[in-house]
Amino acid sequence: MLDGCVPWPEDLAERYRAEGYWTGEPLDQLLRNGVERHPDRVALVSGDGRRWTYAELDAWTARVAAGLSTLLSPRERVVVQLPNVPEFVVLLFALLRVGALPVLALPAHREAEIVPLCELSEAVAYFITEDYRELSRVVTKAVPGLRHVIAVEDLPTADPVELPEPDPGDVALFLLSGGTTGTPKLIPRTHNDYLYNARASAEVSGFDESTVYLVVLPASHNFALASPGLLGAFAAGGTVVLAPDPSPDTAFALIEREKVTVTAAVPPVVLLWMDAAEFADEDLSSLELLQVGGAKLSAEPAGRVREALGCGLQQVFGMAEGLLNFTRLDDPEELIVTTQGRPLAPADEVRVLENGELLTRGPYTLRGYYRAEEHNARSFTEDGFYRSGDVVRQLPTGHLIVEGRVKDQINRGGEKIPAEELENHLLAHPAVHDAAVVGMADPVMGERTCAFLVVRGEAPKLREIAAFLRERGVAEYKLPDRIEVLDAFPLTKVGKVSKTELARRLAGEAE
Ligand code: J2J
Repeated sequence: MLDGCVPWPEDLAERYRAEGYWTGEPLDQLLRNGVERHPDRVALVSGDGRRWTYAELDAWTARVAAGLSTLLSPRERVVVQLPNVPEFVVLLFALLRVGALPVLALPAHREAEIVPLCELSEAVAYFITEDYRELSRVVTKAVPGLRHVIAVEDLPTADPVELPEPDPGDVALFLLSGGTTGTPKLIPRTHNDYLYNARASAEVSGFDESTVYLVVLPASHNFALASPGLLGAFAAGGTVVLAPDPSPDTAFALIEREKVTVTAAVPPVVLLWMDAAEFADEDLSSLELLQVGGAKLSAEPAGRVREALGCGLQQVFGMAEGLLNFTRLDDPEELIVTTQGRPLAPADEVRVLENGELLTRGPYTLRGYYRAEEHNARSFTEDGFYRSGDVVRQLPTGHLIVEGRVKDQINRGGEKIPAEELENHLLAHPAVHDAAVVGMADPVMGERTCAFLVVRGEAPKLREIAAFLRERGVAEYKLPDRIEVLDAFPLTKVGKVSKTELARRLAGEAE
């Protein structure tokens, strides 16, 4: 495995191969299979209605791979920050063929996220759309190692060339962790493990050649990418439709136009869709299944999905680090509505500690973050279990109910905010003496962000703090929703800021 990654121990690797989890194929095999089996089936549809068959997608990919192969070498890292455009798909497969390793940033990220990512990964290229030109100028100024900034409006192409096959046991791409610390964490996903991730997810979600999957979440997020997401849809021989945004207007129009059968969304989007569906004119009858995850969907709205949208519900409790839990399509309604599903693979090992914390290891769960030795010592047990930071309850059926978390992170409608990272940004403000970021319950978002501050002199207003953070290049979704100024923070017995007490104050006030 690439230097800076933690491989699976040989005995487990042997088991995963023997039991068929790891097939020894490169990740882009799932596109190649599609080309062999049904070249003329539609593989990809853009929001504006352009479409590519499997053969066309493959040919486009081959030309881009050839073009990129003169600029990039195998194992070099590149940062990819793209909205849901067809070029994302082509670029991803082309990079896999070249062997360059994409680091998948989110479209909402700004310089405060992208610069550290480039530095940590020592990226040599940054792929954007023209809309990101200005951001890319700031990034290139800060990161001297970036050799190329490439806007996908003019991806380099050349006549297809033969390229060496990657080692299937090695890294294929890097996903971003939701994070709990002040610095970003990169998740190496291998060809073997991610191919299993996509294929097995597709199977458990009933994907087949008739599947039309709508990408509503950012395509670079693990849920929309491979759980089963667009890679799972390709693996099953289906069609992928790209939605430029998750609004009901956009999504419903695409569902009607393309006869979408399945999509995946976070709870706030689902709530919005259920409200909008009441008055919508679009025909949503093609929709068979709605997958919901990223944050907990409460049982009450979960119970209304079938009625409101006329489709089945599948709860998905996943993490970019690996472990995926799905309710099964034939589970009793009660389990579908009240649980977040059970592990995907028979080989997923799940341990629930006394306090409810979920630990896991398995054939598609990382053994260590990239170049993060110290952090890895804390995030993994000695025998390689990943400490998810989630607090769960497991039913005798194996289904998990997510009840909370022990990690210092806010889950704002599925978007993850590492508290420490935001606190560090707040501490840079001249009027902020101390900062503690806590989630507050919210009926739509699940949680919103409250920043408790101890100030010097006059207290800054929320608006000023937001402007300050934007100026620093912090992504919009990380900005606090509320500020509370205190004279001093409540402390725990050992003298640390008591976030439990801060959260209790917010909860008390809500009642
Ligand atoms: C409660 N919390 C959940 C759920 C994720 C599929 C689906 C989601 C993600 C994802 C993903 C939850 N109920 N249904 O990668 O492939 C919280 C947990 C978890 C963290 C992971 C996928 N589904 N969560 O959300 O890496 O706290 O992945 O540990 O962004 O989201 O976040 P992320």
